[in-house]
Amino acid sequence: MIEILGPAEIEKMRQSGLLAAATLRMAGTHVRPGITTDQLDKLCDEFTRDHGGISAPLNYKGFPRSICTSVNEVVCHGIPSRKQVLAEGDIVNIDVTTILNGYHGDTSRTFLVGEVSEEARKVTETALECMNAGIAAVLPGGRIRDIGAAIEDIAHARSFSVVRDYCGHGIHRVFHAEPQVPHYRFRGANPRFRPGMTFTVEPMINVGTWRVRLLGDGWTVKTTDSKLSAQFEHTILVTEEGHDILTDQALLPGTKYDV
Ligand code: EYF
Ligand code: CO
Repeated sequence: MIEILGPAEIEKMRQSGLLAAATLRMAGTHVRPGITTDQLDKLCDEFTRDHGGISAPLNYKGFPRSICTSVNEVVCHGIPSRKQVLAEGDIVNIDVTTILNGYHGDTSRTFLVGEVSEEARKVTETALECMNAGIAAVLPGGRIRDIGAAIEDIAHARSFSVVRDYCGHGIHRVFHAEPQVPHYRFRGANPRFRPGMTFTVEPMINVGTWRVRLLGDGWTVKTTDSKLSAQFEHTILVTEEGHDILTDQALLPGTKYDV
């Protein structure tokens, strides 16, 4: 069952989306060679709590940290660590999910650490374009499958691949709800967009194969060929006109997160 949110719930989603966006913006200002992913985790958790929120990943299904930090060939769900020092040339995805007043906001970005290779820059830029194209496909009368079709076209045109094992998801009071949002063309359930639906668009784009493997820690997901992977994510609300991006950092000026 896909939940359709009413006006009061949508307002709470807007507030949690803003806090998630502000947390990610703050984290991005600290990305540089020499910082550890554990420091980024602590900064995000403190910022979230200082603003009345809760970091959703902490203890979610047993996850041990407050954010995910996925470096280079790590596709998603990388665990922040004191031993992991970011170095010039790395790319790092920081994935923030915030609970505020019972509702979730989920957003991520891949950051370039200093000067990076042309391949790293290209896959990161392509992941951003893929996410934006997927979001732009959320239009009146459309369906979930339109998102993956738009993403796949861009990734394949650049000879990159789209991860199939992890998808976008419905999000509201529940972190991971229906609908499932594949970032590639698929068969099967293909619900129509309805105003009041909220879900994430979060394509993971790989330089090489789309195939991934789960490490022995039970969380970290890597590419099987150890080539780079990049990801961006927003939480989206379906509206009568199309969509709103609830975690858009462009919404922050004029709010209490204005700096
Ligand atoms: C193999 C978790 C990790 N799951 C999803 C738990 O949607 C997310 N980000 O956009 C998202 C974030 C986290 C997450 C953080 C922790 N988990 C569950 C099941 C398997 C898994 O990794
Ligand atoms: Co998500």
